[in-house]
Amino acid sequence: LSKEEIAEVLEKAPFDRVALGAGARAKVKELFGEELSAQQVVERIVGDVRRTGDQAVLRYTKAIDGADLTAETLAVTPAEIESALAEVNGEVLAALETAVANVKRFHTEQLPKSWLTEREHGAILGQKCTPLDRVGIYVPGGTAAYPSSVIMNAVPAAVAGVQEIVMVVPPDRQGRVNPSVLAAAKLAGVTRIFKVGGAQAVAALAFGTATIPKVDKITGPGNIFVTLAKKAVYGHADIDMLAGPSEILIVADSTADPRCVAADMLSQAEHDVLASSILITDSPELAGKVAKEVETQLAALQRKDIAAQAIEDNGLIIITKDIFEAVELANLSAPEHLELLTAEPFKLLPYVRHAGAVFMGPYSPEPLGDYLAGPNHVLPTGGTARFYSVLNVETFMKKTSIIAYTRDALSAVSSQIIRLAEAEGLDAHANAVRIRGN
Ligand code: HSO
Ligand code: ZN
Repeated sequence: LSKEEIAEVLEKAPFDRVALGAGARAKVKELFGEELSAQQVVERIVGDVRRTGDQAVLRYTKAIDGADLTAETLAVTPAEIESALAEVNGEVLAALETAVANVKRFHTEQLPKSWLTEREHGAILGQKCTPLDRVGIYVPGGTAAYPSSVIMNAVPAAVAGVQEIVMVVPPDRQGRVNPSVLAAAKLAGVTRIFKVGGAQAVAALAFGTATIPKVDKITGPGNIFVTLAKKAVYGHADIDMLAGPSEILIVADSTADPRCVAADMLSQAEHDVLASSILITDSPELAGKVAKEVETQLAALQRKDIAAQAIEDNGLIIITKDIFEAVELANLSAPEHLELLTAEPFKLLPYVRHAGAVFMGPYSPEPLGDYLAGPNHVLPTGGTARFYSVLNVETFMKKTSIIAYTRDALSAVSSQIIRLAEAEGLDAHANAVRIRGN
């Protein structure tokens, strides 16, 4: 294939054109009495929550999650958290603690410094970094209830110095939340938790309700409704990114172990039927072996139905003339996760330009980053690694400029400021300089 043809194959469907499955369509019909697109559903839900607050939140939680809650039972209580901690397996708890420690350590290194610098005539300029006051973290429920994602969102916020970390998570029909998610929230420093999910949770965080506080920024991955809701409320609150299904792209040469390549491809395929797993290699022999291995390993997976569908729809093996061409194609794809399973991965790294995270060499499988190495697993997907960064400490901070001129420093530039102000027809601007008399 030509490069253009390959680019077309690698191109991902825009996230806002994802078609709803039959189940979701039926649910929408039942809820709203008519067929609506995901975008229309989100507009209705966000509008309702904005107008009627808790009332809409509770109504949608009943209708969508099947949980009959009240304004009082919407919040997770300290007693619920204590019993979750007691319920979670001790070894899982210990592993969560290791994850929290590693993620904290890595993100602490990211902390930006406020600074001041001196210019001519004693002028001082600077930049002050401030954490956001209150942030909201979205945590998916159901089969995608990941305690690791709680850690990946909450720990960087805590490290940034955010005082209030509000988490939302959809409850099950009995109004309960996965205990390991609650335990992770406690370990990661979440300050309040509400049992609400979907677009209604995002709207509640963006506008505030009587029970759920309005936040300054909403982060965390979710389904198409959550993602579209984040886009819809952007500007009322900031958001981290618009995330889609997981992806892995592996660049491998003949030194790679086909069993590892296949295992790593399947590790993302099992997330979602929409997940994508791609191998790009300069070794036709490896390509053939990996294709076989994927079949073999797939058959033994618990989530083989999901993984098989993902591999069938979005699995791809591309053979290139050399390894540099493989990296070039990886840049075109801008994958969420890029693995370099080559003899000398550090030699390829300078050529990598677009990827959410890069996993180097045979002992850095992608799940290492999902859980425990320390870097974040909330990453740009769908080609958005071209312009989004991985979630990080600065996601939860903002910068303010500092300007402190002296009389002499101002006088040295006042005539030029006045010139520019007059050129823009802004008299009052010019006056603010002139009135200082120099
Ligand atoms: N690979 C997912 C994150 C995750 N994996 C959570 C397991 N649990 C998206 O980067
Ligand atoms: Zn994963």
